[in-house]
Amino acid sequence: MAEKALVHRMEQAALTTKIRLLDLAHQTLIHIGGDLSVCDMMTAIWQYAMHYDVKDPHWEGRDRFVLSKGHAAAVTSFSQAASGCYDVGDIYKEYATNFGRFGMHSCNLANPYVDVSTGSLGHGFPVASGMATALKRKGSSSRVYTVVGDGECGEGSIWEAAMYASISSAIWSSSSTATACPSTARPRNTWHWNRSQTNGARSAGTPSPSMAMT
Ligand SMILES: Cc1ncc(C[n+]2csc(CCOP(=O)(O)OP(=O)(O)O)c2C)c(N)n1
Ligand SMILES: [Mg+2]
Repeated sequence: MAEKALVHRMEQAALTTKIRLLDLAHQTLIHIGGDLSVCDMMTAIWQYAMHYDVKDPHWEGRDRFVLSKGHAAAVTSFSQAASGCYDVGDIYKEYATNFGRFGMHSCNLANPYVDVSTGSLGHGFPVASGMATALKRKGSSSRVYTVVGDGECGEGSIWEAAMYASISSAIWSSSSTATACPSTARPRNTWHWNRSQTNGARSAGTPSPSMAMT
């Protein structure tokens, strides 16, 4: 019962974020497709799975997040705002403006809850793998969450990072659409990822094609 209530809460939160994204798309140019496709999983990640302190964004014990498909910055900002990191109204005011904190791509200089600036496809996941390795070597139990696009999986650096992460680090990765699955399922299993698949577009409770390595 408690789980049902949790899923309902996540679904409502994801719906709110989707409406905010559409409002923003009405106001200005955003990557609406890439934002909406990960809205449910981002809600699950930011409002359920990740450990972090809104008041202390650089807390050493936090989990890390790397938006590998960095063009989904709007959904990231709204997901962070839903947890209290920002005022939602500020996103509408500052999104894609000169000196605004909320760019069309995630920027860690302007946004303390963004660990890595991303936007060029294929870079975020390798960086996340390195961060996970460093954390593991330090004895930290923090996790590194990364969201990778299905198209982005065509980048060789994503494949190399997936192979690397499977032997050396603790990391969770989610791909944005189911189309990534058929072509990549076998190698990921070969690389000893713990892999699960859910329809994240229908339920906010769990991310869509996802892999966890512990
Ligand atoms: C190296 C690189 N090449 C091209 C682009 C331009 N670009 C931005 S989004 C995008 C499509 C990404 O598709 P996918 O990874 O499936 O993400 P989706 O938006 O579908 O969720 C492309 C080609 C880029 N950001 N980086
Ligand atoms: Mg895609």
